[in-house]
Amino acid sequence: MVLSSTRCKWFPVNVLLLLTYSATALVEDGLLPNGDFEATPPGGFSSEAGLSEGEATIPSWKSNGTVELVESGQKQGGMILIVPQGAHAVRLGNDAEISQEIAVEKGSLYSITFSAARTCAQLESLNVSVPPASQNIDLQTLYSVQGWDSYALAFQAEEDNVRVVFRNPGMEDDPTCGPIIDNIAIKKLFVPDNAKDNAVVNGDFEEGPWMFRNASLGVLLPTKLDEETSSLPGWIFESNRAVRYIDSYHFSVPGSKRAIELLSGKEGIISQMVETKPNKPYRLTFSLGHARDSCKQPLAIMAFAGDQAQNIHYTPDSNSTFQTANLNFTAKAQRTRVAFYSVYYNTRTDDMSSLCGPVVDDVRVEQSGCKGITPGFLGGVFGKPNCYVWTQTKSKTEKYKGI
Ligand SMILES: [Ca+2]
Repeated sequence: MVLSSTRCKWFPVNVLLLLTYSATALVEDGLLPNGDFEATPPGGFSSEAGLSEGEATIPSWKSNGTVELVESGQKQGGMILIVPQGAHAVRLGNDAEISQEIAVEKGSLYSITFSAARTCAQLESLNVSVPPASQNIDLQTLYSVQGWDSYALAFQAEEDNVRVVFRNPGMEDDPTCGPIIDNIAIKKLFVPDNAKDNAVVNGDFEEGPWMFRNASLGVLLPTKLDEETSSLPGWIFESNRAVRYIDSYHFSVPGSKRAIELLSGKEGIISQMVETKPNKPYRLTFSLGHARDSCKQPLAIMAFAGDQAQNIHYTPDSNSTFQTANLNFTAKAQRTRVAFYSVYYNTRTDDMSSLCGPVVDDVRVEQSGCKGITPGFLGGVFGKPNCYVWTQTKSKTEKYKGI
């Protein structure tokens, strides 16, 4: 009797749960429905049907203003339009927008990845919003010679259903100008716990925005002064130029699958405020590498930890694409800023124009002292130990005493 009554209780609850689940149908990581604009519209892909206003013309999207489905190879004003992925993309005319409603988990952090290209020589920008969050992306600076780039922006879901909106805020004289967008994807982000012996959150950069497996250009992370809604949990992009998020499928990455490539000199800074104990000695350790993307050397970074700063040149062993570097500091407060930027403005040697730079990965901040510093403890010293911290740059190892 007890068993059957339990069954009676459980069965309807399960059905109810299933129904609730299917009703909400949370958006999944990856391409948004028709996020690549390859779904055939009701009138087909003909150029006459391509120009659309209103709903249902572009499957899964709602459009407002002049939104044009463009085709790979299509010419406009003697210029071939760029389609970042597949055969189709959309061009947003003056003040035009496309949007899509998605079901998300309220309170969670999400990142939107998309590709964008400009069509005219002048400044073009794109507004991406998930109301009330909104951000303009400046498409003036070309980071890649292909003429388009992928970007990622994060937002915190304030409702269960949110609308992702792409809008061209420009009012150009030439109505054929306006950004082209394609390949729109989403990823729910989580903030990784930091390891016991590392004060840096997401120091290996493994948690970040959606990247398509075939995306060979990495993803640009534009300025975001807000640590809470960064596409790269834990990290802040402080300056007015983007940094590039790269993967091991297309670039050389020091640790695991993801890392950061710093571009644009001191205009591209990443930073993090890490928890520290005042007046205690710490050591910042990180990998400094070359992405193997034909980036012209020399490569160097400025590393900051509290009131310490150090210029470190990339000089690895011949058989490696990265080296380990570190910087010692004494914490002055309960939070200490750790930051990196590229010393030089590097470009690729194959096209002489695409921006590139040094790679940073595996960032650690550890309390220093005798405990836990294996390489710094001199073998054969017994009793009260002498404590050493080694600073390692390329194959050369220098020893510092005094911690
Ligand atoms: Ca990594």
